[in-house]
Amino acid sequence: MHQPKFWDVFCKVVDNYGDIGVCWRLARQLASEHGLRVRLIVDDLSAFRRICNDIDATQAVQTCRGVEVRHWVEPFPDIEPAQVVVEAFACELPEPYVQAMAAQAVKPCWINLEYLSAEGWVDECHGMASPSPRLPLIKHFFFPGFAPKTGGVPMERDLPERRLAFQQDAGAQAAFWQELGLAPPSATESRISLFCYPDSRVEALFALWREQIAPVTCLVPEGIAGEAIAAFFGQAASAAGGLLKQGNLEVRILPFMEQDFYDRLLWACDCNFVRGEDSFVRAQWALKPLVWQPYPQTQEAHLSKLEAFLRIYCRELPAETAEAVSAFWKAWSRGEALGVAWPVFWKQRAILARHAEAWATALREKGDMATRLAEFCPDTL
Ligand code: TRH
Repeated sequence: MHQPKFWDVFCKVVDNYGDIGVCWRLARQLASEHGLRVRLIVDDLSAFRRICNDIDATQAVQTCRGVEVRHWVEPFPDIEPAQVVVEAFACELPEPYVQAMAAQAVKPCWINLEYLSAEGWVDECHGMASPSPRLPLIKHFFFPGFAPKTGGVPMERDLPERRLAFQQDAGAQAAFWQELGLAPPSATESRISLFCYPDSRVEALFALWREQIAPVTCLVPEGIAGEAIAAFFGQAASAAGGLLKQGNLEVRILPFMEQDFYDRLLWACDCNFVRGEDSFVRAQWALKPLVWQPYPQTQEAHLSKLEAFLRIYCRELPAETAEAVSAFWKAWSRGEALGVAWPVFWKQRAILARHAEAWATALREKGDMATRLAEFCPDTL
């Protein structure tokens, strides 16, 4: 089958790191695993730099890890369109570029990469064609998801092996903790990473952990939950390296890490609080208990997303565990009281760790997003 070799991925950083996080992962994987020529065209190189230190925010064009990275500027320069054009998260391609696509003898395959969701309607909409009303171009909607009829979720080919090698190697883990300025965890200690939104009820969570019988070390990337940490401890210590202690809780402020380093944090912790889209998926590949907070949307659309995921994630769990997960995730996402839900959730952690393995195995069998996207495109050219 003819395989298009030249791809453009367009990304606008609306907010946070998820947009560039997903696009960067996809671009790297298309280049390294599928041998494609990939340009990643992104409007905010500073945000990009936070998840990839090799990015030079002053360069209009640069090559990074096998991907040509271009700063998306207006007016948009004349560049030849690629054979496959990925418009991530409806970011609206520049008009001159769309006109150039329409002028090609063989029209590019135009993909609108959508946000991840476990909602049922995604199955129906995945792959749908939308002909342009004004140009001889057809856009296709590609929906990542968890069901077989969707576009899957991102996963690099060697991720399971890398994760396993790390989790089986006490020396690698000790070296990782040392790099972050920590000793390996004690036998009774729990390490929990925390990546949440600014209005999350972090203080309420900290109050519970402070009183918990076994010690908790909470690892928070710099710039996350800064106000809540300052309010709880009565002092600002949100710069990387900061260490705060109350009762049985110790909070460590970590530098904001590169994506691959952040993966290792997820692999090394006993539980991971994650958010949005990309960290949520990475936490599933870590095979550890997780707590997910969807990106807050108007009219509480995020809570429908949460319900939809809980329905499939909890399907194979004992009723008591399913109830504990559902109650705690919902309370955390809605900003409700956590005092009852947390201990009930935490009691289930051994079952949840086993479930995380079974879940990841089943998810892996469904295939990864980049491969599904690469396979989807020739059919539609
Ligand atoms: O930053 P987010 O809240 O992104 C969100 C969501 O993607 C949401 O769907 C979207 O609508 C909104 O942005 C605009 O959460 P997410 O998706 O987990 O992305 C975070 C990225 O940052 C992910 O690629 C992991 C990465 N990361 C690091 O590389 N280092 C870190 O230290 C941390 C905490 C995250």
